[in-house]
Amino acid sequence: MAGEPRNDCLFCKIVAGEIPATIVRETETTVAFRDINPQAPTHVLVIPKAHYENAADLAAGAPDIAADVLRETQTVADEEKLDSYRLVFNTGSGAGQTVWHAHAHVLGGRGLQWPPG
Ligand code: DGP
Repeated sequence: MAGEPRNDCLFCKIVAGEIPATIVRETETTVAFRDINPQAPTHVLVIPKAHYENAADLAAGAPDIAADVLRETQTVADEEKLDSYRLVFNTGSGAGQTVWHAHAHVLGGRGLQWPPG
């Protein structure tokens, strides 16, 4: 069921503390941790603790938590002292989504090209 933890989900396991991660922030509804394969000097993932497959499902099913995730991306950027940064929600395998638990990538600390690949 939407929002319920899934025992086949990597990020639900990070939320539960069953898989280690370098956690930089945690709130009642969100966790922010460093990406295992960083693409920039700062590469932090902000996720809802509740399980939603992607950003669209999160926004539709739990808009308050979607707003919490967005607020947390800004707080991470502030704490990492990023003047410029990029938020990415890969949605669907064609866009590069590999983990089916909604997450915002916060990327910064270097120049970022546009358009992305
Ligand atoms: P995406 O491709 O948008 O679904 O991003 C998934 C990200 O998750 C990818 O950048 C790598 C990261 N990732 C995958 N497994 C782990 C893990 O076990 N720990 C951490 N910290 N990050 C992970």
